[in-house]
Amino acid sequence: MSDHDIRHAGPSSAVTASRHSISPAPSRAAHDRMANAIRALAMDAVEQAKSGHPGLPMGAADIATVLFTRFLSFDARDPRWPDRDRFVLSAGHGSMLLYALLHLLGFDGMTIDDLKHFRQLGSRTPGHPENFVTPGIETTTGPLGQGLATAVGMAIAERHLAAEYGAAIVDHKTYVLASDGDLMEGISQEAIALAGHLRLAKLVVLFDDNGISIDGPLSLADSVDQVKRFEAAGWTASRVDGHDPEAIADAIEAAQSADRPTLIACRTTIGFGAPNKAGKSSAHGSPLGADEIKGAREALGWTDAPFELPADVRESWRKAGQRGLIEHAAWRERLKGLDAAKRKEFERRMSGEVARDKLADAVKALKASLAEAPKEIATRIASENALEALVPAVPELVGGSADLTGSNNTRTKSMKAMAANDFSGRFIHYGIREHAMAAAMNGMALHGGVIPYSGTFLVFSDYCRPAIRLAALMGERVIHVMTHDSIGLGEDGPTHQPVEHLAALRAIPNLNVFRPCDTVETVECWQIAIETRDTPSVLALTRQNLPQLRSGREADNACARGAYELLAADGKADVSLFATGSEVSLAVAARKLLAEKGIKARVVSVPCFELFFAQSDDYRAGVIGDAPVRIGIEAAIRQGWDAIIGSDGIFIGMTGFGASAPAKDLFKHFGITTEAIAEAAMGKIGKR
Ligand SMILES: Cc1ncc(C[n+]2csc(CCOP(=O)(O)OP(=O)(O)O)c2C)c(N)n1
Repeated sequence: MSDHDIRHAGPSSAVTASRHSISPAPSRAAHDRMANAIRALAMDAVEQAKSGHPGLPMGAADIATVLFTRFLSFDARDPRWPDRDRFVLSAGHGSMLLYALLHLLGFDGMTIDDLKHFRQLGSRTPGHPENFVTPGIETTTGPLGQGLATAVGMAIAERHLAAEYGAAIVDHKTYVLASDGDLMEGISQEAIALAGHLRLAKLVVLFDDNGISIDGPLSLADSVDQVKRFEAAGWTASRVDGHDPEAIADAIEAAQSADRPTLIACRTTIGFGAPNKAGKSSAHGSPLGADEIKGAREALGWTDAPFELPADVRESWRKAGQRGLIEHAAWRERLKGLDAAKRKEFERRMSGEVARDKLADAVKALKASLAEAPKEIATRIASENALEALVPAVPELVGGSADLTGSNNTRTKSMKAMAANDFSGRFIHYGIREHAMAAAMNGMALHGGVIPYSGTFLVFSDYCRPAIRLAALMGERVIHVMTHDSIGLGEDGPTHQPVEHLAALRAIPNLNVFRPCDTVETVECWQIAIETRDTPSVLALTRQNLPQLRSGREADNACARGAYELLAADGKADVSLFATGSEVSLAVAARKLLAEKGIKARVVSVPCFELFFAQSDDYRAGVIGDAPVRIGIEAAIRQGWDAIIGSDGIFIGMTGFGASAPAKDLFKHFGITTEAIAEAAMGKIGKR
């Protein structure tokens, strides 16, 4: 391909056959020995650890051998090569499959010693795959179903970047190995429906169809025809013998030119090779035991000692590990041929560095306009206004909503929707699929080149929670816009009014939960969320209008320290009022009311607990202050607030579920009012 072709390489079409090479088949005997190496290492490592799951690696060894030695495009020396094929082991309990593969393929830092330390403290071989621990692992899996939905996000990111940079630069597949458990989880339905709708033709799911789960045969609990199920969702699907390398290879080869995502149901035997436990749930999740391992070695014709590999097998795997070198080198050449500015931008985006100057300029301009013309609007609208400026300034932002676009205000005027025939759009209609949306966002962030944000109601963060938890564990930058953040949403009532959600989200380590109090704070929180690379964010935003409390003239990002004094007391403070979001304006009004009674109050805005708790002792002590009365105000439960107001502090918020009524009536009914705050302060001071 000439430079000219490269520069003009347009968006890749969904049906373009992959340019990736397919390696010739080894002899059946050679294949068997390579697959048996995986089986032996898995048996040995699980036995040594006295814990783990040998069944899946032994059962899926043939599938993995065919995929990794003949199809998968990767470079063991550079596991982060942007155009590599992705492989997601959705059934994370089979982690030894991945570790054995990484070792055999020659990935740096996966030694035989690492395998011997499987599941031990500080090892590179944790119980379930952790991408932030082990190079070569694409995502953290273990909670079943997450990997599959995460892979859908990776496949979306691939198509989006291909549309932007052309097939010469972005053209890779996403392969998933999924188990019965993955496909039984509800999230899988959301994920496969979304993938089928978007016709993610470069997504291939290899189903380890072994008919066994922990409780026994699958027939105890499931009778779904998975092939029909996937076909109904718009996939192409077939069944193969998962121990027949040629049948597997033929199916994967057919997937290379499919015009839709592919399911290959590979019928396998769990614990393949184990004389008594193969095909039984007893092979799933515990060491096989010395006798069974001895029998398996005999059955597989494997004569080497534990953790030892015959030279010929080692060599064949090393060679397989080098398959991608030529493709990687060719890709580097094509990248060099790309227009210089475009190449730099691609590299910047894949590195995860945002263009901070552009972002800062956009924030500055937004704040200046708010200083000029203050706005009394809902923070969800403030967020939309912010996005109008941030989306052009940060081209890697890809937005979305789970069918609440008009309520979450996550789609800017210029944003085109992504579609099966055009992935260049920057807005995703996820459908009513919050769980898969959150997991797909993780996949997009992990893929790189994209910063995903999306929307739903805060109350439905429960439907996203498992994926948000994984984002926090992995340290992925995903941004959840969660609107309708309290009883302030009004008439929809208690099913829709979050009460415990802020506390529940704050309980997740490494998650920033923002609750801005006005339009200026909303801009600042967005800036922090975009700049914070290793921490996901939730922006809890109101449905109802709020006054602008900040001038917008401050150059600094006041929210960056999590809490700050918004209004000082007029002299030595009698009372400190701490509040978040919509309740900050109540605190401001209460301060005024108290002043009329001769009580001096200060107001502290607390847009982000996590950032506040990360500040120095001095800063925290200064913000908390030494006023004798501390009052926390948040239209949610008290849990978590004692860290700020102390166990003897007063909390004005919710103690149970909300109710259906106009917002104003609800705040009054639940006693979250200016008067209630003032009265509580006076009561404590003894001036009532
Ligand atoms: C969300 C979730 N629920 C439960 C588990 C616990 N668990 C681990 S594996 C498994 C099922 C095993 O069956 P299958 O997925 O078919 O794997 P195989 O037995 O074939 O290895 C379960 C219930 C989990 N990891 N994730």
